[in-house]
Amino acid sequence: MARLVWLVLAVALWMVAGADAARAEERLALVIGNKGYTREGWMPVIPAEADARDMAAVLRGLGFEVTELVNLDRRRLLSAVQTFGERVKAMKGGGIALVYFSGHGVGLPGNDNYLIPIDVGVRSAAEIERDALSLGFLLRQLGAAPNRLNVVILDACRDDPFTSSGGGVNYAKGVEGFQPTRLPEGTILHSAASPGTRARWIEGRDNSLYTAHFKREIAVPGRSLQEALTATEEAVVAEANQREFVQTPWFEGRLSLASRVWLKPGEQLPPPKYVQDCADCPELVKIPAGSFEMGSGEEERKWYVSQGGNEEFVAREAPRHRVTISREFLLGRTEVTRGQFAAFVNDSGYPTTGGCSGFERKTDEKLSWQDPGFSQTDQDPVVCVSWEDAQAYLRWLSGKTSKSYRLPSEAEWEYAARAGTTTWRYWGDDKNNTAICAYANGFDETAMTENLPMLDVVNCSDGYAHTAPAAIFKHNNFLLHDMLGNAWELVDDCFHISYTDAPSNGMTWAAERCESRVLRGGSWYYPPRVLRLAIRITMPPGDRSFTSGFRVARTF
Ligand SMILES: [Ca+2]
Ligand SMILES: [Ca+2]
Repeated sequence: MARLVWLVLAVALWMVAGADAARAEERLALVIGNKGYTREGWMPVIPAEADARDMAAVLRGLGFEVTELVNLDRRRLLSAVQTFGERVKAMKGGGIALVYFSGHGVGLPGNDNYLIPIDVGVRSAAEIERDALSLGFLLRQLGAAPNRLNVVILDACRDDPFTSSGGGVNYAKGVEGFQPTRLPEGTILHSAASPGTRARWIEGRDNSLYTAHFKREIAVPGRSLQEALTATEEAVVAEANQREFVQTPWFEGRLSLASRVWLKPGEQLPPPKYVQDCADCPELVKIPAGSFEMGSGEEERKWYVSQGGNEEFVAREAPRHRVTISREFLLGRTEVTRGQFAAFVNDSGYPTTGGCSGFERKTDEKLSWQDPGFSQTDQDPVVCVSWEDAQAYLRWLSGKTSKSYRLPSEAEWEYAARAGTTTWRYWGDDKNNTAICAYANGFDETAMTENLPMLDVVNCSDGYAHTAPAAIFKHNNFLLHDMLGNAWELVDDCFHISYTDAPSNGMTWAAERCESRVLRGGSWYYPPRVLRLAIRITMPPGDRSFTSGFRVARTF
């Protein structure tokens, strides 16, 4: 059943692969093949050296800088993993770190998996635990990877030789009671065999059964890693069936992490899968019609107050009420970027003088979207733009494309941000703020290192002290990025102090004379309690802030 679910998800995820691959990524690999075991009880792993050699060659072809090592004893194995871990932790921004091991492995029930150095004996489980390389140690050396991907490939058995019938390493099959691996954030694991079972080599072959297929599948051009892993699993299972034994590769971690494309450097990217009306136009995602509960519940608002928030302020998220969005619409997959806004200003000559509010929290004439007080790339969200500036941009964009661009209504924004979830964030409630750094650019440890004026800090590092380029962080179920964090997003509605009498049809809630507009989603310069789907702040329509931008909507 697990495999069926995986295949269904594979179809759902293929479409996101293209965009994430656009960034050049640093790629490091540690490839180990242990063949020549020296202590009694271990057979040589005949294909291990060839496995390592072939995997190293394929990975180099995919742009990896590879450290290739064979026949490592305990001291060299631990030290290789430690040294590699230091390099991985020093990787900047995105990237992929991959560890491949071909050799003997042991899974001890209720304990851990172990990769066996060539000089370790096999008399007891205690000896393995003391002298072999535990998977836990390996994962700790790689560290959590919220903004990159750690991949561990184990072409090794995961059985327990000590409970097998004959003792030694004549392998038990189907041993029960293995605990799942606890993977750090951003890490995936693929094993040649499921816990408690053997990985095979077919006599006369250069490579193990798993590596023979894996090395071929990851070299297929234009594939995501996730597609390659699925294809490997299929091929291994099929060949094992044909040869009348069972070997089922085993995946652990979050499948979506493996959906990044595994392209050769310089290879043509697949065409984009988003609606885009012109080269400088924002990429759009189709948002289906549907209903949802808008606003926050009492427990969430109490939590907000317990985190230092103001009770009267958070009351504006109530009452929670049902809203139906009756027609599908298009929404920008990211905030409008600085480069996209520049195309508008250059083309139209639209004046953006008048200053912007920065750290001093009052209008500073020196600040503007071109200089918000920190450096930005063209891919960062444009900030220091008012509601009126956004309207001017949307008029220009509609004229240029003959399409009907607008800001989303507040209800459309929250509906799209929730993307079918009912939790406080689109990745869960996350009351301890442990996953924020993978999903949203907020006020984090990176911001602390820049000596920015203090806020309550997210206890992790998202890698960005100010704004981050669009779509660096993980998307929600509708493929939208940065709905929480990065820049606050202006919506079309006039601000109302509560949801009492709010429309239930998803339309803009207007007012005859509007003195204040609504912003949603929190931003890079706000504490974790603010990075929630229900949060609402306001700003007069002519004001600008270095934390706020916008995202476009388009009627079909
Ligand atoms: Ca940040
Ligand atoms: Ca945002």
